[in-house]
Amino acid sequence: MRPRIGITSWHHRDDDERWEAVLDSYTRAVLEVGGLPVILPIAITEVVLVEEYLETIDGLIMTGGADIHPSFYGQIVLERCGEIDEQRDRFEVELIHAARGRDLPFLGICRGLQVLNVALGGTLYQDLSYRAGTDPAHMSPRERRSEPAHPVAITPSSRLTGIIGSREVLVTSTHHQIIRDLAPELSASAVAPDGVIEAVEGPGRFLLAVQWHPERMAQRHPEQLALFRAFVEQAKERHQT
Ligand SMILES: [Mn+2]
Repeated sequence: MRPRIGITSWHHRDDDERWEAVLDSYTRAVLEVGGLPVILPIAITEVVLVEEYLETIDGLIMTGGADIHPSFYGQIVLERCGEIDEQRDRFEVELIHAARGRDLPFLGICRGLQVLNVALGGTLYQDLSYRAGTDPAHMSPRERRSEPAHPVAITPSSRLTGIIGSREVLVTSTHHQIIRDLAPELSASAVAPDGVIEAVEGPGRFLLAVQWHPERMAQRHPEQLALFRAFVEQAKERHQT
């Protein structure tokens, strides 16, 4: 029995149409470790429907994408803030609160880490240039988005250490926003050499998010596929109990 893994989508636009899309690197990684990927459309904002979606899945992956509106963490939009999709923001923030209420296994990736931190009361820098001493290498050029860009040091006592199996690992980096204040219930489980928080985790069955893209590395880097495996195992256990 494959546990059903909800994967959040984003709006992909062209001239006069709009898709709710997911890159197949996410669905492939979930399939590879024994999960059944289920793409979640953004089409709803009512709390009751968020609950209905969560009723059908055993774990939730929050994917990468545009910037969350700074109003969610009490700021106005600054000049170097990127593209915003407020429909997606509202849907995902409600999903996080409802998923926490159900102790649903959660894996956040890139934007997913940022939305998790904000939904739980943390804040962001709207661009890495707003934080002194931040390495511009966090924003890799598009053609290098699947290549390791910098190392991260993993917190020894964290859940992430047990999954990755080492104290330091090389990761991709295609983010221009970073965590400023960490949400009270989260702790940093990986940090880049310049001090940027690269992974967070929290209490409960499985609450983990990374600033890099394990789905882009999973084919060539077994320790990144292990992240999906650990998450899907928890979804499977929850499904069986
Ligand atoms: Mn980075």
